[in-house]
Amino acid sequence: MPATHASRLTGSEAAELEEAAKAVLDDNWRGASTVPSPGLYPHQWSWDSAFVAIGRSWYDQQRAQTELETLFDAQWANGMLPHIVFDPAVPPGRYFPGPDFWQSNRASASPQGMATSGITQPPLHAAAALEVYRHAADPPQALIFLERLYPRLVAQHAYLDRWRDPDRRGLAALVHPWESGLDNSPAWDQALAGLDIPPGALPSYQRFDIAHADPADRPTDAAYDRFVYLAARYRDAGYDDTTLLTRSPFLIQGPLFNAIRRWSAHALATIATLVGDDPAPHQAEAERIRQAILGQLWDPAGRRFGTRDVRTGRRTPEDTILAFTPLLDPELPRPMVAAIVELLGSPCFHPAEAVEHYLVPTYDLRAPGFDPRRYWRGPVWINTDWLLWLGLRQHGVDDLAAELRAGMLGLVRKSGFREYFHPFGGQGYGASGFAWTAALAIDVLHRDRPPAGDRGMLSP
Ligand code: 2M8
Repeated sequence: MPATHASRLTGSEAAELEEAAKAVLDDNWRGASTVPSPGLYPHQWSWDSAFVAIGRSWYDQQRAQTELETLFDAQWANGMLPHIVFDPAVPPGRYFPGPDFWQSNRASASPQGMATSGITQPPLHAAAALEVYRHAADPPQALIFLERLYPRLVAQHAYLDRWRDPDRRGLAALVHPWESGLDNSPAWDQALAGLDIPPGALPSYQRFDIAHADPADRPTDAAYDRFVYLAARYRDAGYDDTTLLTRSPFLIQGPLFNAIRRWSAHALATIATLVGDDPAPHQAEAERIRQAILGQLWDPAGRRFGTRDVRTGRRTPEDTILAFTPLLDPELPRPMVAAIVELLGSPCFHPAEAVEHYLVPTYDLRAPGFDPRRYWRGPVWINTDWLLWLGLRQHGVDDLAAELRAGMLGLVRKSGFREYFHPFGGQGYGASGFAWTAALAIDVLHRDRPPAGDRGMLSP
């Protein structure tokens, strides 16, 4: 039996774990938002804040609301929600690429007096805002929060629809691996390998991430060159949306970004009803995205979801964790759910029972490029596990959902609130005191809380 399933968490162990997770969120709180980690990521990140708001929603409504509202204060006039909001109090040189690199003020749509990045991240925010409302200790106050946030969420979705759907077939495209949230995933290798960086086009730069984390855990310099080149191109074009859509050398439609977008569009419909607006446009958007995911990202021959390169029409040849995220759709057809569960349970993603292991590796365990400790190329991440856990639960795949839950809690108990973990030994890598790991551990502990009096909780 794998070590992840060997024991149960008592009520007091669960309470201790939750207190430790809350302490991480307290340490990372900067007065109006939370940093992912004080060392490696000392600013506010977009989807990190959505995960953090969900975790906090169970016990601190005020900060959960403030987290999202602070983020949306940095929304661009065109609706784009930037993936980083820079804290002016952080000295230059603490994070690259920082405000000096991005120069967001080159874009007329960027907010006055604030420094942000010029690209976006998975739009988890409407779903997060609805969770905050659902768990609120003070529902009238949460409704006022939703009323304030609703127009901003609508603008975020309208931006993706207007500016990121190049062929008008319902899928939003990423213009940079950083927009995916899974920056260094092998899913982008093919597109990045095809990038032609003209001589002199790459600005000189210095990485700071490898001062805070082991270089063996982080993207390679070659990958970074590509990340920097793409970002510099957009910056030098003044972040013009038309140029982005028509000229970006990286234009990829992926299942995770769009599955989250569908989930949030659906949440937006519920929020619309709560705040007295018409839910129909949001329901229609959610349905359009759903049909596009099913119609364009599903490979019927391979029986799996994958990414699609808009320029070449090519699909990714890699099996990565992205392929499982359509499970977030409660109406995903049964044969597709079955195919995902089959792949998840196969030796590509599920090690033999006899070996100590933690689900779910972010990349096919049998792929030649699988690396158990390098950033998004193999390790287990709590946020992708959590998304799959939610998906599996809602499709009634209870055994696997329980295994994931046990794995997530087992990892943080064994190695702390690290950024990512070895799929076999469970060792932690990347940042320590990592906010979404802590926030989602809190969510996992609350979401399945047994009725009062039941002391046992299924866990490692
Ligand atoms: C990682 O991305 C940043 C760039 O945005 C980086 O590597 O410097 C990713 O894991 C991303 O998903 C996350 O939002 C960010 C902060 O935790 O770190």
